[in-house]
Amino acid sequence: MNSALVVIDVQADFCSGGALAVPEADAILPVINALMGAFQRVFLTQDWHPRRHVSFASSHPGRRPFTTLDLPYGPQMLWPDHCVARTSGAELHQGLVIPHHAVRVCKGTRPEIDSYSAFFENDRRTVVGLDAALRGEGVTEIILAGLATDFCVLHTALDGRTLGYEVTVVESACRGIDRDGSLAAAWAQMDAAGVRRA
Ligand code: VGL
Ligand code: ZN
Repeated sequence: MNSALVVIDVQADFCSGGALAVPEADAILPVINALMGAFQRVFLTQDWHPRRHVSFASSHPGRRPFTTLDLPYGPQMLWPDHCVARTSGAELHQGLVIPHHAVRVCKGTRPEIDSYSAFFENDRRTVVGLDAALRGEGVTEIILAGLATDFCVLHTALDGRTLGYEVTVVESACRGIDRDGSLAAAWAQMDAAGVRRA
């Protein structure tokens, strides 16, 4: 089995003090550093939005964060402004010890489409780039870690299964946003899709 570690969105804005801080996010840093030290192939994704991105509540007058808006591609959760490209909040967390051979993949770069998955954007059609990067190296199995379990880790795991990868999510290396039961729902969806939980 040709496996790769995929570290999802471990960025300043999702960690303590960030614009969209995930509870206990900083606790996964040592776990992820240990994993990165153990894998030959490491990919790190970064949520990388333009200013006024469609997923920001502030882009829609009168809308509040953590409410849902119907967009042409379907319902979209609105978020506080976060991970704006080339700002400090979009940087990978300073506490990560990134191997020199690690490959970075940006997502959510298009103004009008959000992207939770590192495979397809939320319109479910626009390709992000992780699949090509993995296939180029003959990878057939991905091990997932990072933030947030119930959004970007979830959708990357599900798309990974759809594309035919073996997928394992390392629970101790992830944390969730967990709004309205979204964390438990995410694990149920991943179980049903044949995602392994380690
Ligand atoms: C994420 C919400 C908005 C994530 C990204 O990385 O899980 N969540 N943008
Ligand atoms: Zn985002």
